[in-house]
Amino acid sequence: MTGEPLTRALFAKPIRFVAGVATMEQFPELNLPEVAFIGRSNVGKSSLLNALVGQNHLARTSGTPGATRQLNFFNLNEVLHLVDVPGYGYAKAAKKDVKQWQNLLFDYLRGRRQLARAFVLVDGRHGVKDADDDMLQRLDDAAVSYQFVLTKADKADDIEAVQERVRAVARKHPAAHPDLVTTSAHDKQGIDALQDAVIEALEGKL
Ligand SMILES: Nc1nc2c(ncn2[C@@H]2O[C@H](COP(=O)(O)OP(=O)(O)OP(=O)(O)O)[C@@H](O)[C@H]2O)c(=O)[nH]1
Ligand SMILES: [Mg+2]
Repeated sequence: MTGEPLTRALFAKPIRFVAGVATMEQFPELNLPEVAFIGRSNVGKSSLLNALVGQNHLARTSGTPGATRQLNFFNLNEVLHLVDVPGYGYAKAAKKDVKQWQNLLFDYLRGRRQLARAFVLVDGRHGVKDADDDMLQRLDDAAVSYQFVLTKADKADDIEAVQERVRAVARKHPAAHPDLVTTSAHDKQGIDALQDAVIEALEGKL
């Protein structure tokens, strides 16, 4: 990249699917920084990735937990990769398959030097759950920078209370960004703020 500053216009640029990865040996050695969207199954990772780039069907979504079963890499205008990953926690799939995706996700998060930031998606109706606590511990151990994103704000009755609780969790984790992004993929709420967070994550990495 030339030294041009990144703006939100980036997210309207061409995006293409690069690779779908089901085993660790296949992690592509891509030469751009990455951001990944992680969180419990069904929290809205694939939907939020689509909203971020203004597309409806780029990443596959479903009402049934366990929709995304591999790591999917998308190249955004040769500037960065967006990575959609399988969820953790409950998924409607065979136990051994769920275990395999989770190990794949852990392997990715542990060793990925390109990973500029992981966005940890948390349901805006429920806040941080036990399965998230386990993941946060892993992210801390792997020294991955991460930032919380609340999803499904359109469905939340008391989003302020959840925001306060999630901010309190973030304060306990040194690798967690202090700012929280509140979104709804359905209402397109908070998408600008998420775009800004991605740009911030990339600054200094290009
Ligand atoms: N109300 C509402 N529903 C949403 C929102 N985002 C996603 N959903 C719904 O939540 C369900 C799961 O969405 P996905 O994007 O597939 O979730 P995911 O985290 O990628 O799920 P897995 O790949 O199975 O881990 C779908 O039925 C979506 O339509 C949102 O902002 N608001
Ligand atoms: Mg998904």
